[in-house]
Amino acid sequence: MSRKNQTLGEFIIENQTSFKYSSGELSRLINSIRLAAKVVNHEVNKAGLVDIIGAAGDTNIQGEDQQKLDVYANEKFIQTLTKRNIVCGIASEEEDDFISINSQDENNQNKYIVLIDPLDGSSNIDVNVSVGTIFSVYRRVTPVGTPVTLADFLQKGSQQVAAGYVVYGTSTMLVYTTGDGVNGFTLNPAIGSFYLSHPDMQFPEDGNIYSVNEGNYIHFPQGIKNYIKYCQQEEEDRPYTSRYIGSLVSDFHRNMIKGGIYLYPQSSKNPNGKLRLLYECNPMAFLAEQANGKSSDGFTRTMDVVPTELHQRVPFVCGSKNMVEKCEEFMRKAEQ
Ligand code: P6P
Repeated sequence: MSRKNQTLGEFIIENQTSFKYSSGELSRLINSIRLAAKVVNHEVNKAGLVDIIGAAGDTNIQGEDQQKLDVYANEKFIQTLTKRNIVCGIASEEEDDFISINSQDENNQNKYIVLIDPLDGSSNIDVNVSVGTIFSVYRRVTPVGTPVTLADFLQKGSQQVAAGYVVYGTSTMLVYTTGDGVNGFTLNPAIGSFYLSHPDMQFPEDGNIYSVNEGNYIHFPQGIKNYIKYCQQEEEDRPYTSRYIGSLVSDFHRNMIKGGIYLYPQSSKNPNGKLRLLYECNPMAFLAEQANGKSSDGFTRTMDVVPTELHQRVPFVCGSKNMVEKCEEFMRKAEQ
């Protein structure tokens, strides 16, 4: 049960028992993400002062080394998750390999691993466009008390126990699921608390917004080209509106509220697409399905893809169920 204006802390406590693995660890994990999100939000919001506080590699007004924000965000999320001794392993877009936490401590009974994209869309910072953090949580598959292995991270998206994002936009929101629906919390910066502002978020089954980088049109597979032309036809409820922010979290968030589809297809430039399966596509796919939406690579359900490497890319079609199914229909027809 969720009540508007509940704080995130109250919501976690109230819903902890409904989480089948409820041992408090996952609640502490979400709480640590909440803390890191507030710290990163503070830095992201003052990025516009870069001439004053110093760009990456310079020193800021206090003479401290100014870090690139995605490096900063990466360090803050890893630090917070490690310091609170909640997880046994972390993988990040910013780290070549996964990080084993307290691997020498056989008393480390932590059973969760986290995969993160600490600051997705960070190239938008310089032009003051919203960016986001994406996270995905699994239970480890190797024995508790031993160092994690790659197998703990290469799990199908259907094995996720939690996933979510932070969108650093006109307001900062934390949106997440533990498999029992999707709830959105808005940060009140004056007091530093997240409040339940969007309970039980649902993708409308239909929508009239399509989000794709049409600059890549000539490189797309025929099925995607045909679907984009379908979106642009003067027929029934079309032409749809084209909206592409260049920040996955923001495009996804708007489409979930208004109805829409996001596409990052494979192309002759990106044969497997651009987005990463483990810490971009799978968490967004978990959220989409929990919100009555759909996600695939155009043929296979995103969360059924068997991962083969940590930074693997996959084509990504995600959003309102009927729009994704129409796109998949064009993909199938083009293959015949
Ligand atoms: P392009 C940001 O780099 C990102 O990973 C997503 O957030 C965004 O939707 C996409 O890539 C933008 O990529 O190639 O259209 O600039």
